[in-house]
Amino acid sequence: MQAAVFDLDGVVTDTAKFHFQAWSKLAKEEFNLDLPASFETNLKGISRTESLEAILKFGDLLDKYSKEEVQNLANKKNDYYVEAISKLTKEDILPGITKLLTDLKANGVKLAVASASKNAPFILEKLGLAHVFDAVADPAKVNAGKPAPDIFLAGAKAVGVAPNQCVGVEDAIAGVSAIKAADMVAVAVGDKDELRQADCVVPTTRNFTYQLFSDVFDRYHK
Ligand code: G16
Ligand code: MG
Repeated sequence: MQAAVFDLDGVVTDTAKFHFQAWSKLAKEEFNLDLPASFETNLKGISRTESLEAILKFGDLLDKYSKEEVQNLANKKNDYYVEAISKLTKEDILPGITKLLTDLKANGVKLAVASASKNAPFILEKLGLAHVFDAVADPAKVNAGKPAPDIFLAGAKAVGVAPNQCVGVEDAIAGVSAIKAADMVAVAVGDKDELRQADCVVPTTRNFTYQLFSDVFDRYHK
């Protein structure tokens, strides 16, 4: 294992709830639409525009807004979201992650971020992790979002490591598909059945250790 390529939201910190709060507020204010709690999973790992499209589809509102209006709505959601994540501190790093990153680094493993979020650099800064990662792949510069492999491949490339020497880390179905499509070993956190495409699934980030990553990599890498 020469590199570990991390998803951000749901793996390093729990920003999914802030995304969902921001979308819920927008949906209520703009469309008088109540998003059911179960909708949160649908939005994990997909881009801002794709999330908005999914919500419009849910409300049977697709084609009712012009391109420009959609852009304005997406910007509005982002304003709500940025306000919420401005309050993040290192206390918001998920359990086990700080030690995992330290141990990976100590063992010479390069660290990259492969997040669909354009706010990833800002979030890392807030968490005090900006200098811990060797690279952050830019989702604005890749052709296709998750489940396409592009963002994970960009993360591996940014640290100069071949994809088959990487472990990818995810919490979303689309993200695990992206890791496998990139020919990386996939370690996931969350529901075992939902994320069964991964090589290893643990229930919480507390279970993430250097040893686990190293063992799973040795067993499953190509
Ligand atoms: C995250 C979230 C998604 C969000 C996406 C884009 O991806 O899981 O719900 O829509 O980023 O975020 P933004 O609007 O900040 O650009 P990931 O890949 O970190 O899980
Ligand atoms: Mg995620």
